Amino acid sequence: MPFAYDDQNIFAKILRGEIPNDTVLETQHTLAFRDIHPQAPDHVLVIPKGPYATYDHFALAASDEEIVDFTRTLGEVARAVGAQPSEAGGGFRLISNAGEDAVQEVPHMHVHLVAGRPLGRILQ
Ligand code: IU
Repeated sequence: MPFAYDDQNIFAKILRGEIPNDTVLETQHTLAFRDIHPQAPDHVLVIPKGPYATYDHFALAASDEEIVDFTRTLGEVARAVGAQPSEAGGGFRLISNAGEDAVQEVPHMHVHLVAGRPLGRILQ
């Protein structure tokens, strides 16, 4: 049983236009906007427009079209903020917190794209 989807969550309200957001990119199935508490110079949340609570729910229930759109938009966001890895440096990190153990605060599936400074190592 997946996390039940609560359409009163803050990202659902953003998707309905009830709360403003700082949009980086928007496509038919995906919205990317800046995190209100950025952990790096570029900290963007990428969310599917569909009602998916967690990453696994999205990956297993979304259509191929939604998944392709989401995945490509993530890559486009990296380029849009100038974080594409190159021989001169740069780069980014993707994080998706899912569920209680990962301390997922907002129950609408999202991937954090964090960039703009050296990010250090998080997994040993
Ligand atoms: P988490 O992966 O669910 O723990 O992260 C939720 C993120 O949503 C967190 O980084 C918050 O700063 C961010 N956020 C936001 O950008 N706008 C909001 O109105 C709220 C949370 I509430």
